Amino acid sequence: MRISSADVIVTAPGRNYVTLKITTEDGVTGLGDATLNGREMAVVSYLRDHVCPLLIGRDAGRINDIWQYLYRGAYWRRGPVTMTAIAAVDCALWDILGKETGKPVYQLLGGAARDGVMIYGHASGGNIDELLEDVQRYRDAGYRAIRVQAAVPGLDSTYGLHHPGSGRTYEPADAAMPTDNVWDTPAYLDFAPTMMAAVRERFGYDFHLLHDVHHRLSPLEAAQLGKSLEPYRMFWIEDPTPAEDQTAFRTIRQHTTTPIAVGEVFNTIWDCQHLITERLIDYIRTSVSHTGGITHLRKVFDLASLYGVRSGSHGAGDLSPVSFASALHLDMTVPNFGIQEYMGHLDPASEVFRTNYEFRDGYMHPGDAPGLGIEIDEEAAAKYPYSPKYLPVNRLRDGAMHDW
Ligand code: GCO
Ligand code: MG
Repeated sequence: MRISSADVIVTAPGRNYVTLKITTEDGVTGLGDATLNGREMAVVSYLRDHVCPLLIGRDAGRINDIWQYLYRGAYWRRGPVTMTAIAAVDCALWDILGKETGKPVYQLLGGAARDGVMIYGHASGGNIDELLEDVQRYRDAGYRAIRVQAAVPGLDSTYGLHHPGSGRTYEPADAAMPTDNVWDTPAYLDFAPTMMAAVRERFGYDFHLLHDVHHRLSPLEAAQLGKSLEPYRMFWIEDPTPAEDQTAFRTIRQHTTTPIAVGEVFNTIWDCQHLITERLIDYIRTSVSHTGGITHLRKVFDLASLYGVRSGSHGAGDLSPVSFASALHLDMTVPNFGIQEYMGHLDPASEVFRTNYEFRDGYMHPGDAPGLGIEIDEEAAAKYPYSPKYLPVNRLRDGAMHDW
């Protein structure tokens, strides 16, 4: 099982994706997602120039050793670019091991701890009526958990909504230069409880309700938000404050019982350590493709399990179907699983990526094909060339840059 080649495929079926394909001397291939939204080519170079050449000739079955070799051997550790590159290698090697042994990856990880993976869908609207219509769609489709976002009245644009007039396109990274959005915290804090009240009033309490704050508040504002949402029994509020300021979460915790989810911008167990061990959060949202792959994310979830923190991995559309398949295999096996985000992918993505996962009754199953159960059609991929695309940035009314 020696590695004979490692190739990076860059394609844009609906949005930009970077995929690593590792091939062994026996012709077995494995895939890993290496997409870092808005900074894609940094990971492409990291892989092509510095990682792929180091893989040739190595035993593809020594997944732990290759992980350590890339992490410790680089001297420069952590960070999104490094950890996304290592993740892609790691997932591709698990994929190869599954294909070699004829087993789905979740079996290799010790087997299923559940029958399916609860996912949450994304409902949104330009106003509350549109949001309620969208929530109805997810209810009709059988979702047991729904994230809700709606345009904040008085603001020209609100991040995290379906793009008006573009069908189901979500959070499109569609600009050659980032556009400026304008943000107003008091307007948002007034609006958020109204939105949740409308959703609970219409649909009741027999489904999980989630909301993403996109790192925009101060600790006390976040505490106020958490308190104001307590009557609506949130499953979580996500990223209430910028995640790197970890003691901020102590303040939020002291004031509200609304559960908190954090971690989509984290890359290693070290980034999560204090939030977990000090029980400052309820869900850890690190993703398989930005946190060193299955091998490393498993350690994060194991640490979290000691402290009653559950998993809730990031699964936005800017993580490719390869990432989503990898996440599902791990989700099947962790005892402290909480929920998995599922934003879905735009239509052309299914031309390029053949998937095996299946949605049934609010749960997703990774399927029983050997490995990750995902293939890439490189001819189709070549039809969708890459060009740089950016999400918007966020400014306050006075023009100052703000978090998003
Ligand atoms: C989420 C995330 C996304 C991010 C995106 C950035 O919860 O799904 O916040 O909305 O904005 O993944 O690349
Ligand atoms: Mg988020």
